[in-house]
Amino acid sequence: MSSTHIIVTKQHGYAIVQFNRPDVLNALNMKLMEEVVGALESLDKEQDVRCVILTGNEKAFAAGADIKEMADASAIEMLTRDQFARWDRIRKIKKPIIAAVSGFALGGGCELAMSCDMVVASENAKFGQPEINIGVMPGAGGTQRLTRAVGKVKAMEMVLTGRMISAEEALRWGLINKVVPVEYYLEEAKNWAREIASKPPVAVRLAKESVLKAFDTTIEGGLEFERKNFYLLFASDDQKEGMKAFGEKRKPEWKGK
Ligand code: DAK
Repeated sequence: MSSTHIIVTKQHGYAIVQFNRPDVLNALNMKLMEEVVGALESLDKEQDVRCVILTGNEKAFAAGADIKEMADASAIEMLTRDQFARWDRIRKIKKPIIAAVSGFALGGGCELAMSCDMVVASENAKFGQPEINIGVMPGAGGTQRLTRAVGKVKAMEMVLTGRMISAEEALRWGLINKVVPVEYYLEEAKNWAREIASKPPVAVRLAKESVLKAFDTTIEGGLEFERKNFYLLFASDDQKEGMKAFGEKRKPEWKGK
């Protein structure tokens, strides 16, 4: 399956969505974002896809929203064409998304990586929110998700100076999960995707939903939500199978229901 600005491939149990505007370091224009969000929504409905990897190429995950596309827009144009509304749809994707990042992950690229559920990076990955250098500020989570991930002072450092941080720094700051040599970053993401694809899908879905709930609720509300999802899993065949298989010392066979 392919389209103009992205390449979608399916492997056993998971799919890869690759940005494909290498000449402009995968700058995220409206068309690319529509394709990415459309692909994520359609993969979310496919039963044999249990996890999705978002990636770019070795040189760039994505160097941000397409500056040339928005340079001349007025505030009212930005508001009415609402080109960024599609970014919100990523939050609604139920299957786990892993970002496999190499090279630049800047501005919207960094924000897109942060919208994913996990991030595997190559040693040459660079993360940053450089919008301040072009007269604006982050608009897709760079002040919110970043601050929750790395804390106030480090978020301020990135947002106010626009400085890029290395993969090692990003790892230390808690922005990403793992750093590997550049030749392995996609392989590593595939290993994670395969592992998640081998887990019971309903439990994966409710677990992702519950972790995300922590971002927009009180601890009390979150614990209540978690508990209800936990109880709900006792209505699944997979819970019965998982616990039975444990007792019988064998590998469970998931049905996804
Ligand atoms: N947009 C458009 N073109 C870009 C680009 C971008 N973000 N980044 C790079 N390119 C293009 C360059 O213009 C150049 O094209 P040609 O000149 O060859 O035609 C080509 O990619 C190669 O780039 P360079 O020649 O600059 O390559 P270098 O290796 O010298 O430098 C760089 C790499 C990444 C340091 C540099 O390209 C750079 O600084 N790029 C811009 C990074 C940036 O400022 N990114 C933030 C953009 S603002 C929102 C959602 C999202 C956003 C906002 C709101 N809502 C939901 C409300 C996001 C905003 C942003 O991301």
